[in-house]
Amino acid sequence: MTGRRVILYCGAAARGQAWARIVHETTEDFELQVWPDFGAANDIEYLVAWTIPTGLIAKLPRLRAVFSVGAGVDQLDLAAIPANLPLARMLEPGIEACLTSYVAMAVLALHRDLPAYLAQQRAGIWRPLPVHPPSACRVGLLGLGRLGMAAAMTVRGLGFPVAGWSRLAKAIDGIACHCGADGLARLLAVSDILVCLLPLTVETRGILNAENFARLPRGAGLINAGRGGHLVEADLLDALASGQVGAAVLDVTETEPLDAEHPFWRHEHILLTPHVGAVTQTDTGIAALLDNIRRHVRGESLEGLVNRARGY
Ligand code: NDP
Ligand code: OXD
Repeated sequence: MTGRRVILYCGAAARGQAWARIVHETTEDFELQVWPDFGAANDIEYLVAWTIPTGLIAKLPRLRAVFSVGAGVDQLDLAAIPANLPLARMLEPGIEACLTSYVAMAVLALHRDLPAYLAQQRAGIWRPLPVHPPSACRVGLLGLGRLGMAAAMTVRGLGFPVAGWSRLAKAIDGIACHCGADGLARLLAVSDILVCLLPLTVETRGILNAENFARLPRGAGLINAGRGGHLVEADLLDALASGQVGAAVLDVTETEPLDAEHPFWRHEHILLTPHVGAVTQTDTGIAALLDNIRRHVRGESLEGLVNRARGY
């Protein structure tokens, strides 16, 4: 590589400082500057961001590509990124390792009635509920991409029968695969626990709604580790009240942080976590980013290239 390439980072300051230090200490090929304290706008060729401040891209005349700090890109305003700039999402093994352990935790929590036992414990009630092996609990995954596939394998490894749903047809050993509208109905009908690991797009917004809850086996569990916009929150409250959905584990909500008055906080059938299913890891994240930028410098296509028309 000739010359040092300058990357501008826009996101959580602690990660930016750690990444700048790692880049400084490990390579002569790059320099990473942290927004808003960057040097000459004309030097910046790569932008890595969680969200992009309005007007920033227009100030970077030599920008060559944009990278999401996370696996998802819905938090970026895609229309504000010129079509000639490639956009890639973060594919790094730390996200996969964290997310699969989160899904395993959530599936086991629902399968072993953790929300009910937490409520019983608070009320001082010693009451065993029916106990079944994982083989009796069918898990359905919305999304069979990088994270959905990894989660499917982990959950299957715990002994649960697993099915999945994607946009295009797939054949995966040991996983019952479905696609399209009919496929969604078939997947929901066999999901004692439904896990959402979809990207948030025009097509997937609001997919966790009353109509689809009604297609689940009565008392099914729900895990949303995708995005808050996938869930129609009022429909979940109704489905929990009627018993159509038995309990839910939610890592993401429409508004983050969740409003202080939101009914999810104190709902005894909801386990809530503050969008921590996965977090881009400092070491593996910067390694993946630099690898991807090196690909671009060599003229190769980027890993995790986003298809703007599809929205993911
Ligand atoms: P991928 O792009 O690898 O996979 C997306 C999957 O969703 C694919 O299987 C795709 O189908 C499917 N899909 C997309 N649109 C539709 C549709 N309209 N109908 C049916 N299936 C559809 O994404 P990842 O697996 O890497 O990540 C998924 C999401 O997880 C991210 O976008 C992000 O929102 C969320 N996430 C959440 C985190 C958290 O902390 N809670 C952390 C990281 C990510 P096909 O295979 O046919 O293209
Ligand atoms: C991501 C996330 O998209 O953390 O990586 O949600």
